[in-house]
Amino acid sequence: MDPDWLPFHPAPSKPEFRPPSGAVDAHCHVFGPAHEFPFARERKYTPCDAGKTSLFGLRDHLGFSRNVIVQATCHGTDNAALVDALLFSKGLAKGIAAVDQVITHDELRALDAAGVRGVRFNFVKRLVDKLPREALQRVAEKIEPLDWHIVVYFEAEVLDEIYDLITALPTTVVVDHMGRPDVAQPVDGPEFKKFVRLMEDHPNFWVKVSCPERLSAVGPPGYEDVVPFCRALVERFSDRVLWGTDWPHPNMKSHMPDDGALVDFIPKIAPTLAQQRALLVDNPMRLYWPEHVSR
Ligand code: 0GY
Repeated sequence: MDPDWLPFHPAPSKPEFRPPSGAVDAHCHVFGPAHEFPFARERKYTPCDAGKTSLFGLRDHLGFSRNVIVQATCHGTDNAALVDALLFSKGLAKGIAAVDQVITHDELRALDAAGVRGVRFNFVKRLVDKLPREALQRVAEKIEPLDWHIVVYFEAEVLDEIYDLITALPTTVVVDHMGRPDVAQPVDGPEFKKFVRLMEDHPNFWVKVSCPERLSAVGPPGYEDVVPFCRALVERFSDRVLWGTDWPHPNMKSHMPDDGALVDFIPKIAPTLAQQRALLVDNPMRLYWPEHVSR
């Protein structure tokens, strides 16, 4: 692993908040183990191993039932570690893959059979080389017939640049980590207003109210400066919000969060039982396990 890599918390606390039955951690990753699933040559960082058994142990410890595992950039477009974790989960995990435009329909169908339900387009410059728009559009066309969706990861300052591209996508679009707002700015300031308007104007957009540890200037355990941003989205878009741990927290430099404390953040951003149920159960089940949702 990189010399300044912070490994995940070795012994997260047991959260005081008890998630509702059937709760989904809708954003987490698996890394390696490298001897079995080598990291990609084009990666921008080399993490510690963080495999499926650690992830599913954490799920149980935190009181969650299911996971959505997002392909991390350190594995490039080789989704083998992701698929291995999905199959091992026996249906309790679904996946978001990273693919390129030359992927075949048979390869997509194999990912679908393993539990993949979407792809991620990453616009964070420190994580990936820029991909041409045509390549992303080609991927979007290929995955649409499978009824998959697209997860987008970007930082607030690039929203203008990618606005046309992401709002033209033909699928449901899920934005990671609230589009990474600068939480030193007011929640009703121009930057976050632009993001809220994106959500208002585009009913196919969903958002993960995740990663206080990445966005916060005040830091743990309360991450108080991030609360108003998450809370505003949970209140306004209660049926289009998701939550995830982001375990094993790649590229954290300031500190490594205690995952139990992250779970205790949930009632601050979703104070009512109805909001908690929508955020942790109903919304992710509708998007990732529609086969289990009665209409
Ligand atoms: C996250 C955030 C990060 C990394 C990745 O795929 C990744 O490498 O997503 C980050 O460094 O901000 O969602 O885990």
